[in-house]
Parts: sequence; C-alpha cells; structure tokens
Amino acid sequence: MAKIERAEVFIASPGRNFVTLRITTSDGVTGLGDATLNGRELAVASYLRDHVVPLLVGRDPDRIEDMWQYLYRGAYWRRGPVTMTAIAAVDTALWDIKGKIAGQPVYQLLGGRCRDGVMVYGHASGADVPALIDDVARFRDQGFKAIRAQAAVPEIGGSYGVRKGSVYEPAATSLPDEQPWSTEAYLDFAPTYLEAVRDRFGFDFHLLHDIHHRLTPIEAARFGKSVEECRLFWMEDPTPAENQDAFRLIRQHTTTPVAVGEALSSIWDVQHLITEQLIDYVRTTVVHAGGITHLRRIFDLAALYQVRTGSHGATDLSPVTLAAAVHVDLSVPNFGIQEWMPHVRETMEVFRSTVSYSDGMLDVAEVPGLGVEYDEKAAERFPYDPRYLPVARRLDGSVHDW
Ligand code: GCO
Ligand code: MG
Repeated sequence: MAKIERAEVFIASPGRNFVTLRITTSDGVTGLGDATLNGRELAVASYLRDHVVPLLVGRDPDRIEDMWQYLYRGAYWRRGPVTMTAIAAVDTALWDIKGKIAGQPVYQLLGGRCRDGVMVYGHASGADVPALIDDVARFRDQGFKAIRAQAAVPEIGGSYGVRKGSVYEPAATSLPDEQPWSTEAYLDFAPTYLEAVRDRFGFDFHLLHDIHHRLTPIEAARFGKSVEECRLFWMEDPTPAENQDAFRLIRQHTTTPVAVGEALSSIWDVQHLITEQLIDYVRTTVVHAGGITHLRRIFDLAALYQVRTGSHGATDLSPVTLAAAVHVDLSVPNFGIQEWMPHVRETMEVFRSTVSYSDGMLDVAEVPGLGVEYDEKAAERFPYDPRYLPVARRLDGSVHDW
C-alpha cells in the first residue's frame, strides 16, 4: 500500500500571493491543493506546516473521507476560514492523487459529466458608465454568456469591483488601502448603470452584480426591488451573512435572486440560508470550504432546496482551485454558474493548467487528476509579497463592511 511520503507548502507571488500544498506518495504520485486565504496567507501556511503536515506522513492517501474527518474532528477547534482552507488543501491534493492513480480526470470519480461545459461569468467594470458599457461590449465579443457589471460611484471616487489596468486585484497594497463609502450615493447610482447596460445590449445574456456586503437588509431589499426590470441573474452578498434571518426580509420585498457564500467555509455556515430558502445560489468554493469532499456535501444539500451553485472564482483562488471547481461543476446536477477571472501570465507560468475557455464556457482536458502541475523552479522567481485587502470607511470616518 502506498503511503504519504511528503507534504510541502509553497508560498509564492507570481502576479499575486498563492499558498500551495503538494503531497507526494511513496509511489511517487503527486497531488496539489490550493491553500490561499487572501491577506492571511501565512496563517494557513503555518497551520499546514506546523500542525497538519506532521499528521500526514505515513497515512493512506486513498482514504480521503477519513482524512477529512480526522483533520476536522481531530482538531477539536472547528470551522473558520483558516482551518477549512488548510483541510481543503489536503483534500484537493488527495483527489488529484486518486485521479492520477485511477488514470481518470477527477470529475469521472465524482460521477462523470452532467454537462458539456461550465458557464462562467466575466467581470466588466468601468471608471464611469461609458467605460463600463465598452467593457461589457468587450466581454460580449469574447463570447461570455454572463457578465458581472460594476462601475465607480462618482461621489466617492471609486467603489468596490472596478479594475485598474487589465486585472482586478483588490489586495494591492502592503498595508490596507482605506477607501471611502457612501451607501446613499451607491443606491442612487448603481441601478442607473445596470439599466444603461440593459438599454444598450438587451437581455440575451445574464447580468450579475456584486454588492459586497455593503447594505443593510432593508437597503438591500430596496436595491433588489429597484433593479427588477434589469432581470439580474443575481445580486451577490447584498448584506453581511452573519445574521442570516436578515435575508428573509430581503426575500419579502424582491424577486431579484440572491447569491451568498464566498466568505463562508462550511456546510453549517450555509445550512440555514439553504434550508430556509433564503438564497438562490451558494458561492462556497473548493479552497475556502473544506475541499472537494465538503463542497460536494454543501452542493448536495443545496440541491434538495433548489439552490444552485455559483462558486467564487476571483484571481486570489489559484489555478488549482479553478481546475478543482470545474471538475465539481461538471459533475453536480444543480450547477448554476462559475465565476472566472483569468490569471495573469506569471501565475500561469507557475501553475500549468489544462483548464480552457471557449465561447463562454470552461472545460478541463481528459487527463488524470485535476490537470494542473506546479513549477517549483518558476515559482522561485516570485517571492512572497505581503498584501492586504482594503478597508472601507463611511464619509464620517467610521469603518464599513468592505
Ligand atoms: C468576487 C469577490 C472578490 C473578493 C476577493 C476577496 O465576487 O469575486 O467578491 O473579488 O473580494 O476574492 O479576496
Ligand atoms: Mg463577491
């Protein structure tokens, strides 16, 4: 029987920071797991190096579910993004190994394809409305069937989700950038640009919008109601999800669908949202929600309540997560959509991935495992570079949800 011989944690910054776990078996088979938690990378790296790697060596790489239970229950301290990201990295690497040993792509081990490809949404943004319209046109030209739209709010000189240059990268400074926020200005402005996008391009593509936890429940209800004619695919994170009954209030006022979950890390964090049918799309992802094993469990629960999937896929999720997400997306019956922001060239030099885009859809190559390799030598050229996500402050100087 093969055993886990080695587990190594790599921290590198090819375009942005990534933490990667590589597990090697006594037969020389390797598996990769993403362990990146944006702005808190070293906490997960230490959790893995100092507390998990010593437990892995000598164990059976075949027993994925048992390993999950062992790392989750065995830690006593439960849930939370750091723990769940570390467990996810091990779980993902073991699925990669199982696929390579079986000679099958991971989606085959998950039950095979439910669909021919994975619909993705791209991120259009603009410093003003004409720039946003141009950007939406660009995504449409590239064949995207679904587009998220965000524009800078003039009164506050910018807002969440707007790209500077060719890549949207919020974790861009060595200490948190402090950005102004005005709910009043946002609520007046955002519906007007979503309407402008629909006026210009019509309804033959899905339109999405991310509120990024900025509104109170009643403000979110008002927003959802005010954009009903735009027929959004979803409004994302309309209000922070700590108080989940808040979503009931939003539901009572609007038929705009709701997506939540990119910052949540376990089935217990989304249980109430799903079983009470307070959301339409669950955005948990492989890396932050305990890996492929646990994400499947969340998605199966969601399927019982007609909640569909919409996994987080910003660039702070490494190409290993993106590949794993596509394998899961291909195999679950209740798939909704997958977020996708292409990684920069430097990232792709380090992570050699077989994920491919064509006509609004992603797919993976028919290769064993996840179809991603890590180039350790190339990674050495990109040392860790500490970065923080921004902090939002209201115009009176008090801290707001970013
Ligand atoms: C999204 C997200 C991201 C997050 C980022 C945090 O919908 O893609 O909200 O842009 O802010 O992933 O690390
Ligand atoms: Mg989001």
